[in-house]
Amino acid sequence: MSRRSLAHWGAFSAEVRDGEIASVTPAAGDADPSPLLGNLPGSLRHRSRIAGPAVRRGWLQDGPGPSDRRGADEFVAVSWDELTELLAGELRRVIDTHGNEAIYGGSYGWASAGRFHHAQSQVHRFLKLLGGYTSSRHSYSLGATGAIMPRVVGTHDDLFKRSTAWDVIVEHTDLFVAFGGIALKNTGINHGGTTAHPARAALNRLRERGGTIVSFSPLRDDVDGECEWHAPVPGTDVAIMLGLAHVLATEGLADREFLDIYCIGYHRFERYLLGTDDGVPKSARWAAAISGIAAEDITALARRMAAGRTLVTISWSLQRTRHGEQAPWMGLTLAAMLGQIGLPGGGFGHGYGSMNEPGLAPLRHRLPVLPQGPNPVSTFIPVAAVSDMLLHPGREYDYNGLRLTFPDIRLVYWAGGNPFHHHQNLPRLRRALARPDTVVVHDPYWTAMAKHADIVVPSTTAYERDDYSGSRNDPMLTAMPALAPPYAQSRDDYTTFAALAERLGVGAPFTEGRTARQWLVHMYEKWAAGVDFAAPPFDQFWADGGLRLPTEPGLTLLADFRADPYTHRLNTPSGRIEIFSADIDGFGYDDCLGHPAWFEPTEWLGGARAQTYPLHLIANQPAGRLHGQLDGGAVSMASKVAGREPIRIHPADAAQRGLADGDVVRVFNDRGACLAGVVTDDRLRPQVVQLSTGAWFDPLDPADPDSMCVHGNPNVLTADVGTSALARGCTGAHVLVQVEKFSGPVPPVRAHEPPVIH
Ligand SMILES: Nc1nc2c(c(=O)[nH]1)N[C@H]1C(S)=C(S)[C@@H](COP(=O)(O)OP(=O)(O)OC[C@H]3O[C@@H](n4cnc5c(=O)[nH]c(N)nc54)[C@H](O)[C@@H]3O)O[C@H]1N2
Ligand SMILES: Nc1nc2c(c(=O)[nH]1)N[C@H]1C(S)=C(S)[C@@H](COP(=O)(O)OP(=O)(O)OC[C@H]3O[C@@H](n4cnc5c(=O)[nH]c(N)nc54)[C@H](O)[C@@H]3O)O[C@H]1N2
Ligand SMILES: [Mo]
Repeated sequence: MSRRSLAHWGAFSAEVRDGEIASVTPAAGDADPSPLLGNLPGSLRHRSRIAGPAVRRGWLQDGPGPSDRRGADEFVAVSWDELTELLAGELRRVIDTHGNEAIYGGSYGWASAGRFHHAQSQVHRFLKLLGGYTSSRHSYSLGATGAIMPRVVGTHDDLFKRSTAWDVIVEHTDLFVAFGGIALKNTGINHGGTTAHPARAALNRLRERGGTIVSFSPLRDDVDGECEWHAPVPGTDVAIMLGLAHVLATEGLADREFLDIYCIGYHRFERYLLGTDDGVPKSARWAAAISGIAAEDITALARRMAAGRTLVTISWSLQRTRHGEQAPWMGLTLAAMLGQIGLPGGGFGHGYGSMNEPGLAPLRHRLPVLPQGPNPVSTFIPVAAVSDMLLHPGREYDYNGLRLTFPDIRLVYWAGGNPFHHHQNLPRLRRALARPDTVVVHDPYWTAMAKHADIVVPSTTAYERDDYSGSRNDPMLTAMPALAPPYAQSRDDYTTFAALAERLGVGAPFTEGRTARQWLVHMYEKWAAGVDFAAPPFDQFWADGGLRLPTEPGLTLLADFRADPYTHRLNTPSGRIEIFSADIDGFGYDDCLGHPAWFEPTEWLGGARAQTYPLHLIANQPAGRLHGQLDGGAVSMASKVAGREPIRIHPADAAQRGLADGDVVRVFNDRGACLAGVVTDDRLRPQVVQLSTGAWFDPLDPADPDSMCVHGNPNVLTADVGTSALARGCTGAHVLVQVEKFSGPVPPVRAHEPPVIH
């Protein structure tokens, strides 16, 4: 039997045998399907699936309380009734004794595609009905952008949703200047699923028309195919952009009229740029000394940028570093100085090559949604402050102009995310997770996060239940009929929450009397009633397998604002682009000023720390999977070297250390260590190594929080510090390390094995 479905990485049809996906064929309309589809066969009955409800032995014996046994303990299998009773009782206890604020329900993560069974929507709806929870704000993807861009350009979402269309770029752009490259390995993905992948073809069409792609990246392969490659010292893009801006300012190439009409504060910024007050002109020569890019190249590029239609795009990775606010803000400022914002094929972009979404036409209407009530608890944290919060209840901190206090968390509730994938400094995270009374995790798989839970709730995968999905820049709403029955005792998160809600006295408001299937129909019908075209009845949509939705093609970002800055004033205090923000300036932060600026990072090759840890590790997104999802799948496993995550290293750096392809190395710094498999590659800047995220954390000694990971998870190395006091965003993209050949017997990888269960 062949059935169609959708993953975050694309639409496909699957052959299913004995409850397992046997093979997958990409959807016909997808010109450039994601290789990640190859991880799906074998994923439903993989040995890493969670077969039934389980409770940590120590928690069962001793009851709730802090425990450093999390991650090292055995589990006891329980029945669904026992699980429901234990979990409902614990939620009641925490709420009655400590209040709802003591529940951390941020539950960050990507879960799976599907509008109804989306794990975060389910857990948030459930916890809200129980009286609320401490929540999280923004994402690991866009932590810095989420705080800075609304302040300086009035939005962050629209930068992606209403980004300049690929077709417009193909037709009009002369120079596509990409800081962080345009990595097609990343454009396979879109939150909620994606049915077409036009980026590769668009870049080819742009080249054919005579457009040029200029890539600034320490890695050559951040652009597939022809481009002008500049390999800067990682973390120095803001210095390069300042150097470019300095050429524009001093050679009369800045568009003064655009800066006057559409921006505020250029003059304040220009004093910094020219070095009027600090005596340091941010010239091309100055930028060259920091970035390793020749001053002549910077100067020549600035002149070319001013001479034609130029689009400046900033990858999301550049803001996932210390001072990450500066790169998108400076990119916007550079584009403003060029005066092409709002012109077809010119101006600013953010994330071409980070996700499939930028460049794709947005839907004219919202998608069907599971309704969410308000959260009665207003306490929140910036999402990447999770360890800080658990380790320092009651501590005050600055965030985006606010003075906040970390709550005292007793119960951590995670459904649809994996902090052992996404969070930094995993040894510190392990200590943080030892603090609460109870950790609850819903997941289909025994991830490291599930292994660190007290109460483990086996979820179904997206392919074991009926659902539908789509995303805001994709023209299809796709039906996702169940491909197979639920594995073992796994249950839909909805069913789990419905049973808990019933036990806790909020069953009726949670389910509203509907089965999952009735919710699908209800959400669809409610949505269909609000659109301005004739959506077919649910049964017909379901039988057709999908519905094409109207989109807005041909957009140019901020074209409205350019055409009429008064009617389409930006949602900033001045209504214009804020090159100087009086609000941010007023916060008085020493790590985020009132205008974009270069800050020397800690984790970079130009600083003192590089004396001890002389290699700059880029912990980027993996080409062979989405984050940690389906790490055991065929494509992900084929990418491993000696059974471990591959680390790419320049041949010169490998030779210095006596390393050859296929060797197992120890990658380490003062925070932790992991093993990885060597791949030498001269398409990296020397002294840069690359180890993608996503290998499941696998501590050699689970009882020791400082134990090395034998599988190659870079987050044992990364620093758990925020971007700045403004955003406190994730800074996991960069870390300094040392690499040495691993001597001694190589330990087996057990990451995909379930824990001991009695
Ligand atoms: N060092 C470093 N760290 C990073 C990054 C980096 O660049 N460098 N990138 C960051 C970024 S951008 C992101 S977005 C994060 C990603 O971090 P996460 O989103 O937390 O990573 P995923 O592996 O996608 O986790 C999703 C989990 O949901 C589970 N799941 C799937 N379907 C269901 C379901 O129906 N129900 C339930 N209950 N669970 C389900 C999956 O099995 C998986 O374990 O990582 C961040 N971490
Ligand atoms: N295959 C795959 N695709 C994905 C994901 C995945 O897990 N797998 N995750 C998705 C998610 S959730 C997100 S948020 C996006 C993230 O999108 P990004 O954050 O843009 O992705 P990264 O791969 O981390 O980084 C892109 C490139 O930036 C370059 N880079 C890193 N540091 C620097 C620097 O200092 N200067 C310059 N010039 N370049 C630098 C790296 O070489 C890297 O390959 O990716 C999405 N796409
Ligand atoms: Mo992300």
